[in-house]
Formats: sequence, C-alpha cells, structure tokens
Amino acid sequence: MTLVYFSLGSNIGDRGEYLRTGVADVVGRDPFRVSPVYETEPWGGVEQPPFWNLVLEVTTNDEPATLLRRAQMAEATAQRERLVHWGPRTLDVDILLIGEDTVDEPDLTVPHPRLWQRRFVLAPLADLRPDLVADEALAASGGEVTLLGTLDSLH
Ligand code: A4P
Ligand code: MG
Repeated sequence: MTLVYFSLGSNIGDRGEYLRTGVADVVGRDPFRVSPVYETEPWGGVEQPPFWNLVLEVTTNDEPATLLRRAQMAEATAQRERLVHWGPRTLDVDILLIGEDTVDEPDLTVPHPRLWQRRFVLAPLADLRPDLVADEALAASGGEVTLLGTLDSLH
C-alpha cells in the first residue's frame, strides 16, 4: 500500500460543498485522512476570489494513471470550467506525492513541481505529515493562509 497525497482547491460557489464532494469522489472506498481547511490567497498572479484548500491522504495500490483519472473525474463532477490558466475553478485536484515515487510523463509529474513554492499546499500537508515539511520550508513558501477548521465543521 502507498500513501498518496492530493491537493484540493475551490474558489467558486459553495467551496465547502465542492471540497466535500471532491474528497468523496477521490477517495472512493480507500482509507483516507483529510487535513483542516485553509482560506488561501490566490497564487500565480491571476486576480480572483480567495480559495479554500485542503490536502487529502489516500492509502491505495492504484497506478499513477489511475490516480490521475480519479482526480480528473472529481474535477469533472464539479463541472470545472477551464477558462483561465491558474484562474478560478469550482474544484482543482492535483496529485502531490505518490509515496516516494517519481513520475515524469507528458500528462503527470510527481512530486508536483510547484509543491514547495506554495503555502496553500505545504500548510495542510504539514498538518497530516509534519515529518515531510520543515518549518523553514513552510516559511520559505508563498501566499497567505488562514486556518478555518475541519471540513465537516464548515457550512
Ligand atoms: N498534470 C501534470 N502533473 C500533474 C499532477 N501532479 N497532478 C497535468 C495533477 N495534474 C497533473 O492541469 C493541466 C494538466 O496537468 C492536467 O491535464 C494533468 O494531465 P489543469 O488542472 O488542467 O490546469 P490548471 O490547474 O489550470 O493548471 P495547473 O498548472 O495544474 O495549475 P495548478 O498548479 O493546479 O494551480 N491559489 C490558491 N491559493 N489555491 C489554489 O488551489 N490553484 C491554482 C492552480 C493556482 N492558484 C491557486 C490554487
Ligand atoms: Mg491543476
């Protein structure tokens, strides 16, 4: 079994509901843990509403291509509109880590190449895996994040 980490983000509509549905869609029947939710400053220079972000840990034997399909199915369910690169979305699901594996395919790069630049990823990842994220790495990453609480407590 491998521990796989996904980043989920939403900044349109009912962000909590998109995240709750997204978590359910990605995990399927596999064991999982979910980080607290953070409200986060948009990263990447596009003017847009603040995001809610979380990190999801799934325990699975699925192949990388299958994991990418799971992420993309969850996005499709949320009817994500891909209008602006790095722009607003109902649900964005990225694969951060697949155990200690590396993947370098045209449609999938793991570890996620921008993982260490983004506080909206590192803060919730550190909540689940403090051993993976040093305080210095968190401090060196970019973007303001505010802890909101558990996904179930947010409505
Ligand atoms: N792809 C390659 N590697 C991966 C991976 N590790 N996980 C490919 C998921 N997908 C991966 O992504 C384009 C293609 O990347 C996919 O088809 C897949 O085959 P996309 O989701 O269609 O496009 P995108 O999301 O607009 O672009 P990109 O580069 O994925 O953007 P990011 O990195 O997802 O950033 N600010 C805050 N605060 N919170 C956010 O959640 N998100 C973004 C999006 C920008 N700013 C943000 C947030
Ligand atoms: Mg993406």
